[in-house]
Amino acid sequence: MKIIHSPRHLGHSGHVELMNGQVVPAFEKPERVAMILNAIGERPFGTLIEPAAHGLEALLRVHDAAYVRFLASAWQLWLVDGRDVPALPSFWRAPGMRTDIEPESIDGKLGHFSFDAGCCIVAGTWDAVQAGADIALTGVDLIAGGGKSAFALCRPPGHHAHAATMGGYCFINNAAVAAQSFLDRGASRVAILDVDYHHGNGTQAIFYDRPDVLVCNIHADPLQEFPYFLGYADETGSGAGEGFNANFPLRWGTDYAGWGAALDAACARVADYGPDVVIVSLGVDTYKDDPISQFKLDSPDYLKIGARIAALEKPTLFVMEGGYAVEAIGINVANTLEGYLQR
Ligand code: 7XA
Ligand code: ZN
Repeated sequence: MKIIHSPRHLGHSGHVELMNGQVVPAFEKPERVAMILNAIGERPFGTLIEPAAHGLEALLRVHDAAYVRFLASAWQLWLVDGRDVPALPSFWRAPGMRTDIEPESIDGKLGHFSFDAGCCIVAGTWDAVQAGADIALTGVDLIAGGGKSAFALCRPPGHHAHAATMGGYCFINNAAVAAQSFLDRGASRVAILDVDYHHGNGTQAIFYDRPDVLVCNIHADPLQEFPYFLGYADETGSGAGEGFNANFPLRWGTDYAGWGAALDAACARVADYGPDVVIVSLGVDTYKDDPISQFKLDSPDYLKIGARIAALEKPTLFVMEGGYAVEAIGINVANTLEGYLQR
């Protein structure tokens, strides 16, 4: 399996987030990738490759042009405003306020283009985000060229990003960009299987009214967990997309018995759909010791997850999402890929 990685993710570092009412160093940090590379390096997985540059065209197939312009210019605008600390949104609209105006002020823009304070911007953020999208698109290149599988080691993650909204550590929705790119290269049907602990609200929203991308999410019940306002079981798609979105919310404390049953159900949906390709939004924050999550999966469970996905017998692009137990993230990702490859 080709593993696509770029050191440019290192530019997105030193950022912060709000937790328990305090500004703290972000859990989404560069060490996550280092640990994954270490673990993969210890196993005979194949080749590490750098991504090819793809430009912005494929991003603009999924994201609004004004949003991409904002991401590209936010740090400069923040600096011009005289601040050199990490940029964090802190103003949002209430229902009934204007949504059609992009404010001139950087503080207004940060609120206009975000749904939480989970996307902190530093000097190297946009470069890292672009590299992440290039990584996903290089994965598409490999599979469109006949490869059976690839692992896009994206950082920062992507599945919370909507067409014009950042949130939950996510700026560009790498899995959605990859899905659209597969379609643009001739695929008829793409399935996205999101196994991250958190619901992939951005991915769901982007494809919600479309039948050409099936989105299946297994995640913590939004009654209890971020992103709180999307990810319920009754969200099944709309219009032409009715029946092409499936959510499997699970309660805090779920272990592999419950989680694996949801995976079986999600995989059955994917198999019924008959996609040309499967994109796995691979988060390992389902792990029992993840510092911000409440599921109880253990490291050997990830071997089973990989094997179950392999049983779909479809070309598969793994796209990295969350996972914050830094000491175990590498083992859990490597186990997933090994389970996939060994079946
Ligand atoms: O899959 N998504 C994540 O792992 C990020 C979740 C962010 C939680 C709230 C951060 N303030
Ligand atoms: Zn997550």
